Amino acid sequence: MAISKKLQGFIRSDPRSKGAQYFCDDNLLFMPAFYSQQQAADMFVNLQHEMKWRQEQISIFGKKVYIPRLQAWHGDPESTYRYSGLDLIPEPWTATLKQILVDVNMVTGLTFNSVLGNWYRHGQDSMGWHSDDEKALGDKPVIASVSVGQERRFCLRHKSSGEKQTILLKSGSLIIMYGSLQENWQHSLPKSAKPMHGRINLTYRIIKHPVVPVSK
Ligand SMILES: O=C(O)CCC(=O)C(=O)O
Repeated sequence: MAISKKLQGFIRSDPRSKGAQYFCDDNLLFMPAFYSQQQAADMFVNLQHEMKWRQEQISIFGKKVYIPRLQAWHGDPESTYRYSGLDLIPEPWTATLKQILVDVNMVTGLTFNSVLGNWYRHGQDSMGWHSDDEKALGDKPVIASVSVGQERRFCLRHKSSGEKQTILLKSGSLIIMYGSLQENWQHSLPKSAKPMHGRINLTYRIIKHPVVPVSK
C-alpha cells in the first residue's frame, strides 16, 4: 500500500524521520526519534497534568472491571467515539496536544480531529489484542501514534497467518498505521514483569462517522 507523497517527502528530507522503518507488509511506518529525548520528557510531564485522565470500567461477562491503564479522549467537539464499549465525549485540545497535532498533520498531510491518550503507570498496565477498526474511523484509517516516557514493547499479529512482529516504542517515537493494517493485523501492549516507569501513548485519529453517545 503506497503512502502519501507528503509522507514520502518528509521521510526523504526531514531529520526527524532518521531511522524510519516499515513493518507489517508496509502498512506501518515507525520513526524512532520523531521528538528528541528532552522534548518527549517535557511532553510526558505536561500531558500528565493537562489531559483529563480516568480509569474507565468495562463489562466482562457481566462483571465490571477497571481497564489496566488510565485513558483520556480529547478533540474537536463533534468527535464522539465508541471504544472498548465506552462512549467517549471529547475534552478540549490542550496546548501540548495541539502542538503534537500540528506535527502529525504536517507529516501525514491529513487533519486529525481527535486523540486517544493511554497512560501506562507501570509494567502491569497494558492493552490487549485488538484492531482499531471501528466504523467511526471509516475504511483503511490512518492513525498517528506518539509515545513518550518508558520504552515498551508494541506487538502485532497477522489475523490469518499468525505472524508476529514486535516494535520497541522508544520515548519520542512516532508510528503511522495506514492501509490495510487494521483489517489484517491486531496489536497489543503487553504487561511486563520488569520494573517500569510511566508511559503515555497518544493515538491521533480521524472520526469520520461520529457515534451518538448513549452514556457518559
Ligand atoms: O500504547 C500503545 O502504543 C497502543 C495503543 C493502542 O493500541 C490504541 O490506542 O489502540
